[in-house]
Formats: sequence, C-alpha cells, structure tokens
Amino acid sequence: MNIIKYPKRSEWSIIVERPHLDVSQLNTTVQSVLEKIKNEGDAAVIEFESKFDHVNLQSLAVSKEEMDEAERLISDKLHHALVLAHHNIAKFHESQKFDGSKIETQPGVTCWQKSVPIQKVGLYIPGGTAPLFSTVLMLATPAKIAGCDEIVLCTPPNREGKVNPAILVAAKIAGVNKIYKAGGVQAIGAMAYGTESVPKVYKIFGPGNQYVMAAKQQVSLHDVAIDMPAGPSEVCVIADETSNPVFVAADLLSQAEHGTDSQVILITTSEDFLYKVNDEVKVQLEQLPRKEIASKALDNSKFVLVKDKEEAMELSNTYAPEHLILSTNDYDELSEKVINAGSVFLGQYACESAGDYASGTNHTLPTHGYALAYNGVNLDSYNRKVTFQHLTKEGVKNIGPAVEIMAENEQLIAHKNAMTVRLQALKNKAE
Ligand code: HSO
Ligand code: ZN
Repeated sequence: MNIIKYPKRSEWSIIVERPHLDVSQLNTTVQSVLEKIKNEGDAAVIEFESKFDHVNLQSLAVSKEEMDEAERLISDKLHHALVLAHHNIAKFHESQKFDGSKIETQPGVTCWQKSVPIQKVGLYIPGGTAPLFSTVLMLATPAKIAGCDEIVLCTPPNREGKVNPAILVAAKIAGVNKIYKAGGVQAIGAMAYGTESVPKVYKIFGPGNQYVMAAKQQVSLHDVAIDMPAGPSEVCVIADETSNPVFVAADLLSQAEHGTDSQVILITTSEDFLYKVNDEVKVQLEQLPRKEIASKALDNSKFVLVKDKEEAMELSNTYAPEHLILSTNDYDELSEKVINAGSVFLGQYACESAGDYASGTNHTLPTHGYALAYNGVNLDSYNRKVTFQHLTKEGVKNIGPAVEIMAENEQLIAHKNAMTVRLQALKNKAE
C-alpha cells in the first residue's frame, strides 16, 4: 500500500494515474481473428473456441435442455437472490422511462423526441476466474425494459462445453432471447458481423479482458456501436474519523479482489483513521480466498491523507472514479460536490457490493477516468431518441423567412427553395 501524506497539487497527476494499457501489440492478433470470423462465420468461432478456450463445440447455441439443467443446478437460495436483484434492477431502470413531451417552438411548429429501442443488442459476459452472472442482470434487464427485440448473449463455455448455470438462469430471468457459447474476440466478432448461428447486432455491451476491449474498439470503427471504453475496475473511498475502519477496509478489498490491475484509493482527513484501515486491510486480506489477486491490486493502490474534505472531493473529482464511496457522516453535504464519478455510495451502509449486485443501480460503469465524460449503462443506453416535427401552414409562415435567409447565406439554394415553394403556395392560396 502506498501511503501519501498531504500531497502537493503538482503530485495529484501521479495519484490519479491509471496503469497504462498498451494494446498496440494485441491489436494485430485481434484484427486477424475478427477477419476470420467475418469471412468464415461459425466454423471460425468453433476453431477459435478450440484454440483459446480448449473446448470442442459441435454447435454454438445453448439448448433448451441446457437451460433447464441450469435451473436444477443452482441452489434455491441463489435463485431467490437473482430474482430479488432482478426485481430491484428492473424497478430502478423502469423509473428511467422517457416521457417525450411535445414542444411548440413557434405557433404551428411542434417538435418532440421519441425513445425507440435498439432492435438488436449483444451482451458479452466473460468467463475467467469469476463468472459474473450479476452482469447478465445488469445488461439484460434494461435491454428488456427498453423493448429491444433481440437480446443476444455470448459467453465462453468451460472445457466440457458447459456455460456457468447461474449465467443461464440470470439470462432467463432477465429475458435474454438467444445464448451462444463463444468467448473473447471471436464472440465480439460473431455479434458484430453475424455468423450462420449468431445474429448480427447493432450495439455490443459488456466487460472483458484487454483482447475483448480491443475487439470492441475495432468493430466499433465501422460495424457496430459499443457501450463504452473500459479498463480495470476501481473504487475511491472518502473517509474520516466518523467512518468505520472495518467497513472501509472491507470495501477496499471488495474491489481489490476483482483483478490484479484493480485500483483502490482511500482519501482521508484523519491520519489515525488511515493507519486503522491499513491494519484492518491486512487482517481481512488474510481471510480472503482471492488474497493473491487482492494483494497485488493493493500494491498499486494508494491511501492519501489530505488537509480537509474540500481537498478530498477535489482530488476525487480529478480521479473520476468508477465507484465513489462517501463513508463519512457528512455524506449529504459532500455528495453535492461530486462532479466526476460513475456511481456514488452514500453513508456507512452503502457498500459497493450493494450496487454490484442488488440495490438496483447498474454496475456497468465508466472506468479509467472515463467518468469525466461518460455515464454508466442505463435505460438510455438501449434507446435512441428519434426526433419528430410537424409544421402547419402557420408554422411555415413563422419560420419560413428565417430558413430562406439562412439557406441563402449558406449558399444552399435548393434548401431555400424547399421553403420558398411552400411559402409561395400559401401566398397563392391567400390571393
Ligand atoms: N464491481 C464490478 C461489478 C461486479 N462486482 C460484478 C461483482 N460482480 C464492476 O463495477
Ligand atoms: Zn465488484
């Protein structure tokens, strides 16, 4: 753990720095895999599944029997938990529904927006060290609420060709239509271009390793939209002597266990508290099954002592964390000062795990400082706002002359004419 006391402003850029990801090396590999998927479809996906996931697949689609089997394989307790989490995620995302009211900008000129779902979306769920079935709920639930017709999910199978049963059950609960066994770059390629079995989608969502990220970025240049750029997961906790060091240590570790490249930052105004958390982290770390991963993540994490809350908030806003926990008694006041963050957790009891799984907010959030300009996945991520307008004769009279003069000055005479012919027609009628 790096302890930094009262850093000067000039040192902030080092504190907020993320590990540099050099993807230039893997871009060529990614490109060649994508090319092959584009040209050879299912056969190439199956070939890469054998090469990278060490599995021999006859077909990519998950069958009805596999879905039924998955339901039998998970415990009732887990099933209930998934249903509870889905209920809350659905309730929160339902509340984001858009009401596109009509606005009359001038008499006779009416404009409005309508939220129209993206017809086909693709969700990518990684396998790896911890299969994140919670991400299935986070991505599929708003897709269903938005009204996307086709919700496609790709996830890598294990060596026996099986998909984690909780992923399948979560997909069923959230309303995914089609599930395919494909991981990594080949999954992204399959959804971006379409294969004999995997439908082409218009937008791809979901986390993944550096190869998946590079693949999403490449396909997004020409073929498909993506949710957002992403990097390793991160949390920033702001705490003081009113905070609970046991809770704060647990929160920091919950993020650190995600991956060796996860980022954990504690910003505090109390030196005494900082050392209490430092000790507590060591104690709790020892009990964790993923302690190797968490301790590596802690190596590049920082505990920063600052002079006051004002400075704590400024540093956090400069860092733009994916998750921000305000673990102090005055969280209400501090929350007013949040400018850059993906998702904010207020008070002692709002742990990041609550939002990761079951409170209702989405856990697909901007990392790597992208919170400066991006928000996390929400209902809008699955919609486009199509604008509509209607003009009456009165509307034409009201804005027509302005359109004509503007078009004339842009030297776009055909544009001007489109309005002139209408104004003329109205004038003729009136005579
Ligand atoms: N903290 C992760 C999400 C997650 N945590 C899934 C547990 N499962 C990124 O926000
Ligand atoms: Zn998490």
